[in-house]
Amino acid sequence: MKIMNIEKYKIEEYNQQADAKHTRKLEGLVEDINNYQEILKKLINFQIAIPSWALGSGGTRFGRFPGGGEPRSLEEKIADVGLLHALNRSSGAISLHIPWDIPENYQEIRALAAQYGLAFDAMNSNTFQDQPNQALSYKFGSMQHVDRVVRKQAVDHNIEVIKHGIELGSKSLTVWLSDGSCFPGQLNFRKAFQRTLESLQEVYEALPADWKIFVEYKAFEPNFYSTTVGDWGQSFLYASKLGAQAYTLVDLGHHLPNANIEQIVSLLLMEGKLGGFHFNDSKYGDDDLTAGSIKPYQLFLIFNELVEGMDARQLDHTKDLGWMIDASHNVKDPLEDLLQSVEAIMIAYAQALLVDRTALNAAQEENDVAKAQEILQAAFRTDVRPLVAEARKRAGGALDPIALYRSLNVRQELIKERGSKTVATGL
Ligand code: PSV
Ligand code: MN
Repeated sequence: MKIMNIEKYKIEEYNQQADAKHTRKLEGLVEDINNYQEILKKLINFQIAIPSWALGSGGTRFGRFPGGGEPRSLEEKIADVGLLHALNRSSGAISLHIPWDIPENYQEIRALAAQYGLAFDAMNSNTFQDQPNQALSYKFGSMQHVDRVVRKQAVDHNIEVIKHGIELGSKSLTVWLSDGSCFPGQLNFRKAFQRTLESLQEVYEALPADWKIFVEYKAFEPNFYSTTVGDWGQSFLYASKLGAQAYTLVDLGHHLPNANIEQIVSLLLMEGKLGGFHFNDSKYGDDDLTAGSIKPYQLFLIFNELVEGMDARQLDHTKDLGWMIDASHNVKDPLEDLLQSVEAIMIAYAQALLVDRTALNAAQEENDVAKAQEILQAAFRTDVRPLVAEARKRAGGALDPIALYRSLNVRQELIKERGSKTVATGL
């Protein structure tokens, strides 16, 4: 397989010509930030996993407009994430979805990922679709199903996903269930919950001791009356009943409109049950738009709670939670879009690191509401892009990843390599 690489010297060459302007902006910014070296270190260490299913053009149920050069195999998906990581040095992991990404040879896949400096993030199972040759259908649910044999099929699939993950060096399983009901009366909620819990317990039993299981919730879709893991309360209930290796996973698009996600994050962290994130943005529902493209202030407020809550529990920002993008791209080049999502996440994280926590705490204790708002918005309104760019530069990435991606004609090269009619496996 021919693989496109971005050589180090090309990044250095690009950075050199952009450096004078960058340095001017950085110096202006850090004049007022005493601990900026410390912030830079945190930014350099922060890694956001890329989902294997976001590398091709997403679609809606009305259509799909593939852009060409999409990865046709697991190897090419890894190569794409390798390209992103070479450009931004913040995308050092890939998250696989089974059955779309079953490796033929674990050793070779591990070696290929290592070549790009990539780790394997959470493994994702799929019991929301029927696969060809599957014995029983998930039409009426998987882990909640009234038929024990269907539940067992879903459990066995998850155990198989864990086995693939062990071979690759992953350390977690994310379970998202589309289980639920479309009409009142269709389900006995209590039975559906208990059956799902029992199924999850069987999967939990199969987890290696150093693994985590993430229970992802979603308010609606594809079921439109009830979802059996419908909100953070239900996910928290499953995770609590399952045990210490089980956590809630927050996907930003999985809430009812205007939910206060930052408050959810804060309380889950307080209870030691926040496991990980799927970043994306939305205007209406599970829109899966680029992170930070619609509500950047919300993304900042979420990171504000993350930093505050993780520090309160002395958690390691880089390792103790799973950070992942879960977005899909209908009208953009997926790789450009992922670069934008990573950038938006890094910006929100950097801004959250800027918040004057001592002053905020004092304002809160004094009921000084206006002051508290001033403090948060001072951080949010700081243009931290030079800081994020500097972190990237120090880590060996490009000052402006999208500009370099375009000037190197990466997409055109991928189309040459893979063809213009490719369709990535996945959603
Ligand atoms: C469901 O909407 C979801 O957010 C889950 O994380 C899935 O695994 C992913 O999208 C891809 O289908
Ligand atoms: Mn998700």
